[in-house]
This record gives sequence, C-alpha cells and structure tokens, in this order.
Amino acid sequence: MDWKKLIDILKGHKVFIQTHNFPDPDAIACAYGMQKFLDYHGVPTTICYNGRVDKISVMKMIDNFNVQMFPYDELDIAEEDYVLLVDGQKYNANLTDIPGDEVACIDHHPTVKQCEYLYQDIRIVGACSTLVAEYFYKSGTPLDEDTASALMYGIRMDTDSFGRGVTRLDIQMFEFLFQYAKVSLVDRMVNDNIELEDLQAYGAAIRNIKIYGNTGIAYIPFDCQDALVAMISDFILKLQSITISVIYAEKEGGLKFSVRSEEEGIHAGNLIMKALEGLGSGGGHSGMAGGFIPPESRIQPKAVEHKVIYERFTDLLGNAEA
Ligand SMILES: [Mn+2]
Repeated sequence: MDWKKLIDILKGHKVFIQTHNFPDPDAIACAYGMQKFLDYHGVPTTICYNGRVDKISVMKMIDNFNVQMFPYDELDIAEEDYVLLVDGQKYNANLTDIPGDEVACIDHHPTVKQCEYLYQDIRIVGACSTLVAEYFYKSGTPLDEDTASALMYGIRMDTDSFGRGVTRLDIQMFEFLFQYAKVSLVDRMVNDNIELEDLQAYGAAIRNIKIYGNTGIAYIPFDCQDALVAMISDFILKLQSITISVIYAEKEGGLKFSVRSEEEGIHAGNLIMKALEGLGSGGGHSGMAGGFIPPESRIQPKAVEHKVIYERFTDLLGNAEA
C-alpha cells in the first residue's frame, strides 16, 4: 500500500470511484471512505455503480451517512477519465466495464483475471473496508464519525461480525475505527438487516433444501438480490452438520449462485468454478464464493437442470446422494 503514489496518479484527473455491481455495504463503505480520503488530499471524486441499490442495508448506509452515489449511465464519463475500482476487479463478472480508464484498484478478492493498473492494492482480508481504513491509519488523514462508522459497518457485514475470513489486519483496523465510529449505530444497523419480503426467499430455501452429506443445496425459484442469496447461504451454513452450502436463485433469466465452505480442504471459489465449467462462471474466496449461469446456458426442462447442478456439486464433493 502506497497512499502517496495513489494520490499522485489521480491528482489533476477527473476521477470516478466504481464499486462492484449491486454494491453491498462493504463496497459502499469503501467508495465512501476513499472519496473522503482523496477529497482531503485534493482529489475530488464521484462514486458510481451499476445495478440497483434497494437492499435495506444499503439504503440505511446511504441515509445514515449521506452517501452520494450515482448509476454510471446517468453520469458523463469520458474515456480519458480515471476510474478507481473498489471491492472488485476489472474483468470480474459482477463489475461492468464503464467508460473511463481503470487506473487503480483496491480489493480484497482473489484475482480471477490479471489486469495492469497504474496502482493496485489487492490483499486478501475479511473486508475491503479494512484496506480503506488503513489509508487513513497510515497517512494520519483525519477520520470523521460517519466515515469511521461506515467502514466499521463494512467490516462487520463482510466478516459476518468477525466469524468469516477474518485476518489480524481486520481486527487492527476495527480497533482503529472504534475510537471514531458511532458504535451503537453500527450495532443497530448490523442487527436488523432482514426485510419482510426476504422471508419469502428464506422460506423457499428452507422448503427446497436437499442435504448431501455435509452439503446443503437449495434453489430459490424467483429473482432475489445477490446480497440476499448470500445471506441465505450464510444462514444455511448455520445448520448443524452443514459445512458447505450452495444456494442458487433465478436472476434475470439466469441462475445466481452463492457458495459457502467451512470445510478444511474445500475451497468455495474453486468448487463453484469447477461446478459451473462449461455452463457459466464462478469464483471467490476459500470460504465464500459466487457464480452465474447466463440465460443462454440454461438447461431445459428445469427438473433436469436441478439434477445436473446437484450432480456436479455432489460429484466434486464425493458425497453419496442422501
Ligand atoms: Mn467486500
């Protein structure tokens, strides 16, 4: 991490900060945090994204912290403008290639396809907000209550309150943010993040769950947001004896997957990548990963599609059908 180099590169250019599509709290916290950081150092920026933001967790962030962010197609972005990517990388399936030059990237996901940036800070930690907090920490940049709270919320959401993928740096940066954040507000935001309509998706997953050994696989037969599919995958993982969860839901004619693994030796990212080979794409961390089958690769009829999906996962996991 070289915060001075980042500022030098961006200074004097029109800069957009782009999150991954359908940004989650960690992505928004990072964009917001980097905006404040860069602003302090004389680099004004605009935050942009693609996809909807209608999750309650995301709306609450925008309200509580007064985050200004815009769908990219509502902005005037020129090819020569600079783009800083946060919580995602160029060529990822969930990051739209917008006009502008992706010169910098700050992310905590494994790299699927290499890209040459002028500046990159890609480190595997629990939350990208941790990396952004470190920019304030290392540079001594003043941190206001809203920014500290947003970053703290990002860390808690992405690490499932320190139960997933936590590194020492996440804990160190949490401690740093603790001095400045409104902790009671963050607690409250973390503790109510399920919407009434989300229960339908939980209900569908509970009804449809199939257990193969220590793996729970469930289908949700309607469109729901990526963040909700991920939350349900976390929820299924909480079942005793389940150490791997695979949740898939309809999404814009395709199928969206969210995979979790607490199994030593089963890498969720590799599992979904191999399971969807030839059908779609997937990848991610050892503990959490996502994937997508596009509409043109769907299998008909649905009963056969489900069977193919079950078998791909169970073959890879070497479990007998329960
Ligand atoms: Mn993240």
